[in-house]
Amino acid sequence: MVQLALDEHADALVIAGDLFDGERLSFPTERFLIAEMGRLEEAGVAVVYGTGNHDAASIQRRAGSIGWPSNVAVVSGPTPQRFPIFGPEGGVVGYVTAAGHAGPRETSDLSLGMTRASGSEPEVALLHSQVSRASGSDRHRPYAPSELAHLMGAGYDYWALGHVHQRQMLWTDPLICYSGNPQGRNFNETGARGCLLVDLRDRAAPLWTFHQTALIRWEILVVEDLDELPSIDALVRHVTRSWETLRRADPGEASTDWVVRVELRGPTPLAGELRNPEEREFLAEELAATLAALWVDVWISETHAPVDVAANAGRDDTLGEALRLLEGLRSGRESVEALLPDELAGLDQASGVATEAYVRELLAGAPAELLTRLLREPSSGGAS
Ligand SMILES: [Mn+2]
Repeated sequence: MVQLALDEHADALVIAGDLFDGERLSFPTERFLIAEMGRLEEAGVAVVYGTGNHDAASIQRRAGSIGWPSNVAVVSGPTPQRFPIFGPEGGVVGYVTAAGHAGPRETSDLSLGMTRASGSEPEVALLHSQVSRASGSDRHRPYAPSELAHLMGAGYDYWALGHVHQRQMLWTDPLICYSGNPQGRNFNETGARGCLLVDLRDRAAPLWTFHQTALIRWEILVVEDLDELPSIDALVRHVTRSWETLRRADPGEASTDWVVRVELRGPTPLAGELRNPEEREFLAEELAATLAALWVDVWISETHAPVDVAANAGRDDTLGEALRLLEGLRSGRESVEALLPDELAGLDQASGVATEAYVRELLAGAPAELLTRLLREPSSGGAS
């Protein structure tokens, strides 16, 4: 982001909070931040940084006393501060107004105090906030909640928002957006990650472009139609084709390193092998090489041998009865609760809803699994 700001001759870099976790500021991170901000100082680029819930003033510890270069303005309280931004010729080219989180659980609407001072230059509002209608907002605690209607009417040209990690444009006139985080952190944060370059020189027609900055991208590749693939060679070729299709639509940057979860689903003649962690590990390593990925994790999701469940559901034996019971559970005719033992392995917290969801997940591939185990071909030893 710093290099982009330099290359594009940006007037300012605005950081909408959660720059780091207050508890986890290492020596190298502290040095890195000061050095990078110093590069911007040398080029005359202003930095305005409003704190969020993870780097709030009260938990900043050493971060609160970082020796920031003179170009960095940190706002770590609810009172909005307005900073003039100077252009290369020395004149004011705009203003940034920011508020920050004083504590890790800011519950008041900090945007209410942010009203635009009148002027002829572009006005930017900078805030770490949970806008109530942002998608993905249910994944984040509603710290410093705000209302889109208020942001729209507050008179700013651009609201630069932080907190929600998923990039999204909430409104375009005025421009109200989350840039998202510049680096995804886990498989919940897939897709391109980076920052926004915003040009407000023409206030009537602001321009914005997204720039990828993430060094590593997390991706989940769901692969189905495995039933005709009898060998690792066929499987690897099929997964590779799926990956290439996905990458044609969204190639990423030349420098992108990929971390990929390959999720195999449905009937496959390799179901037995795929249940074995050692076989999956071998497959993962081969796929990492084939997909040119930094790391691959192979997941199996409802994989099972290619068997015909429906054709066996009418059997007059234990297998038939079990299949009918599973179908009853699936359709809701039978109650999960009535069948439960006193204790369930692998369940962290027992609540009615969590238990039922857990059991349903366990049973998802059960009909095919039962068939595979109970109904062996005569050539492989007969039924037992
Ligand atoms: Mn946050």
